[in-house]
Amino acid sequence: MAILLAKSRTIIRNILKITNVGSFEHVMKQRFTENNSWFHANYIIASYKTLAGDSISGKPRGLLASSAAVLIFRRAESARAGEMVEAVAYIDEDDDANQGMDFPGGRVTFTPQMECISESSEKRVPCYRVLDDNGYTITGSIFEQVDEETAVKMYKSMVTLQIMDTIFYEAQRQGRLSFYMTSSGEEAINIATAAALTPDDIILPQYREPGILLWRGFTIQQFANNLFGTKDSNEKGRQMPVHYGSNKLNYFTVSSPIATQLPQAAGVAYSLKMDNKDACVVAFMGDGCTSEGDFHAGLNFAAVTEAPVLFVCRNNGWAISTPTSEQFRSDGVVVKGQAYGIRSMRVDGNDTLAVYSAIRAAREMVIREQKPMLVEGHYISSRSPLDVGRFDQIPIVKRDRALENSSKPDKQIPKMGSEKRVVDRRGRNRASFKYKETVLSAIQVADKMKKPRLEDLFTDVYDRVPLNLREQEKSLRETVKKHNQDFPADVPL
Ligand SMILES: Cc1ncc(C[n+]2csc(CCOP(=O)(O)OP(=O)(O)O)c2C)c(N)n1
Repeated sequence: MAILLAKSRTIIRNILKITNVGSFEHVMKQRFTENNSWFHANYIIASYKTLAGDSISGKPRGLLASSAAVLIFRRAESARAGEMVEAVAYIDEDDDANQGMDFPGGRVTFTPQMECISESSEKRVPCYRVLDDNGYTITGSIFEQVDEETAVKMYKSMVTLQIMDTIFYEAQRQGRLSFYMTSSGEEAINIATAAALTPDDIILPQYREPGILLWRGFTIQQFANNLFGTKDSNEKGRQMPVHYGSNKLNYFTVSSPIATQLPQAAGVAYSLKMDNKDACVVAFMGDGCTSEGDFHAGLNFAAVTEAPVLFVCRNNGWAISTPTSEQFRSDGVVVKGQAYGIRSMRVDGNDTLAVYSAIRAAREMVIREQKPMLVEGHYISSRSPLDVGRFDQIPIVKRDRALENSSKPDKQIPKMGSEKRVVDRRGRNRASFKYKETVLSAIQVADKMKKPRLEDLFTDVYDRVPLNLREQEKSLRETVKKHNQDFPADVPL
């Protein structure tokens, strides 16, 4: 409290250096005299003086000390608003200047009707899609063409992601890994988003976005190293499995507390803005994230600072096992963006081309206009038992065809055909067998690899390890030696 008070005094002192109470008083009096409201003018001037403190003695009272002044100020303002509402009943309808009030964010008109806005608009926000349920381009749809090389890479990455997920998930069920999170059903939103970005765009993930890392060149061995907490993992065993991070690939490390990445994303994006970078931040979240306080802080922070951040919400209708009906009653997440003054769009998250096109357009707007944007992707997930069958049949077919169509809008010779024959997601043929082998051998290598050294627990935070941490390291080392039966044998001391 004392520190806060001291800080607020410093702020006030700085404000006083650049403001002039005398001239403020003059302007206020003039303004309020024009409005025949001397009473309020005096209140507001008194409040300001209390806020600013005694400018002559140079002893500002500080913000905390002047909360009473703030209340007086607000009361005066609200009383004045009351007068204006009353006055509106008598104004001349043609006199535009009197028909509204300047609210922060724009002029608001008055109405003699007592109206409330409804809890939802009659028409729900439509979902942008390019491909129909059979994977064919919908006539008249607007989308970005994907060149063949990118299309092949997208297809391979989605297949690899799914094979990797299946095997790592099995390893977790067998007890070889302590934790794993799959991205089943979210391959398109992972890979199509990654393809639409540039490597300079900074990713703040939730935890189901390993596809971005895969796209940017993270190897299967690197994934396995993280999962097994080996000495070669970027995280040096200091994170839970799946909490990947890569400085080199502009991918922030996953945090277990969900939604914390969102206010951080606004801050990172603001730094890009200050540096005039031709890049943006892309922050991912599930629908469950939007029920957290940090979601609101993040979006609001990004909106008011006009930070170039693209929020991507993966809405599968479930926060792990809690349905969205138990989380919120709004029209999904897209309208929440609008509530914060953020341009927002809804897209079919299983439609690779729609996601790719939406993210490309959104990224461009975010960077060009230096403002945040929200994209809500709806997708079918395999995590609800009812969705498993549909997941197996619809989205994959759709994805395969999406890529065929992207290279061939006239639908005649599927250019992806040959690629499709060599990579089959079910792992039946030679190429996917190769992916399977790669994942299995990465597991074997990681399983045998040494664990990080004990001292790694204490590095990478400070430039030089401070004395208290060195003491803790010494004490830990002694404890491990004394009770070595209680500690893992494979951690080099
Ligand atoms: C701050 C915080 N609150 C609660 C949790 C527990 N938790 C882990 S995952 C999760 C649900 C997340 O749902 P969603 O964002 O929709 O992600 P998905 O369903 O894709 O996993 C919750 C509540 C947490 N990790 N952090």
